Amino acid sequence: MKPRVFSGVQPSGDLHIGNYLGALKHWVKIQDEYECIFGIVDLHAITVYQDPAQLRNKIEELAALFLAVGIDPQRSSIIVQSSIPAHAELAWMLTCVTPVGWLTRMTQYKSKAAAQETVGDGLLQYPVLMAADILLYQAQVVPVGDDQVQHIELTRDIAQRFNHLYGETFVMPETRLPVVGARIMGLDNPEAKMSKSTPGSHHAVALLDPPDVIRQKIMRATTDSKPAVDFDDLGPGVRNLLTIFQAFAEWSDEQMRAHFTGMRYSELKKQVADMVIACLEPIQKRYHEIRNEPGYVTQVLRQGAERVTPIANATIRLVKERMGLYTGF
Ligand code: ATP
Ligand code: LTN
Repeated sequence: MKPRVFSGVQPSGDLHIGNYLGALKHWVKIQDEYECIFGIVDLHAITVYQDPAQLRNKIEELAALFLAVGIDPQRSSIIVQSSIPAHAELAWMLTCVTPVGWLTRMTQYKSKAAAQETVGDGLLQYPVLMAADILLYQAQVVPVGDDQVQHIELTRDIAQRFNHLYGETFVMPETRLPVVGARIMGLDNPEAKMSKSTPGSHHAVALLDPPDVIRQKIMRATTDSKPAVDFDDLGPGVRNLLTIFQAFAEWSDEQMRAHFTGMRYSELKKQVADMVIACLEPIQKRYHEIRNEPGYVTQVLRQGAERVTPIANATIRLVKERMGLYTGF
């Protein structure tokens, strides 16, 4: 049997090249090696307010984008988290073994809570729900970007504590980071990670941005006062542009140095924009084809749910038995 993978994206905004280079691009590549389950984690998205009509639309958009980048629904299961009640059920059971102190020190909690007027309990519980997503399927590998490492370490801590209290139940998941592209920074501010929920018209390149918008955003990206690329002294903005190019082009470090050393920033930006536009074009084309096929996305999501539900139910049954919850019928 192939080892299992779980990973997810929140339908909380427009998918950007950071999400693609940090996560989705690698999901596509590991589909033969692993039994993959990829989630649209809508229950995570509502930890901050989402407009209901927009959220519904984003879920379908994200499913179509998963397909457009090359997730193959025959080999991998694409699911919507809220369509499988076991995610929320297991999250409650795990909440009961998780000390509050583990949650209040999560960096994502601290930064997201600081941005809210009133902090919903869901924001604090967010990593427990994420642990439930992973442990529900006994996933061995979790391919994510750099920002999720702390959450997966917490998942391991929760699994370990549960196993210690109730006996061996959960598989220990491992984080899998991409070698290049694990942390793409904002184009407007290369000190902060590119994020769906950060406002600003030049912050992120969305996967569905038209070519002229992509070019405009990249040409306006923040760099520094030097004129040309110097690999011995790279500022964060230039480093980020080079990373974006390298991750899309899949070039080696040597190729990057040979090609870009001494190149003026305006030419660097032009070449980055050309590369991003060329790589996104086929994805956008497939996306529009998929959205024009009525019922296709719904069918994929139904098939995904049907395929993974027996795995989820088996874990819930096991956890109930371990904890002494009712399993009489
Ligand atoms: P939000 O701002 O709503 O938290 P996000 O842009 O951080 O959203 P997520 O849905 O949280 O996106 O992340 C989906 C996947 O993309 C995760 O695996 C995450 O690690 C990865 N990812 C997110 N941002 C980046 C980034 N800037 N660089 C590389 N990977 C990223
Ligand atoms: N928290 C993640 C999304 C997410 C996830 C998961 C990733 C929810 N459940 C399980 C990997 C495995 C994020 O914001 N990127």
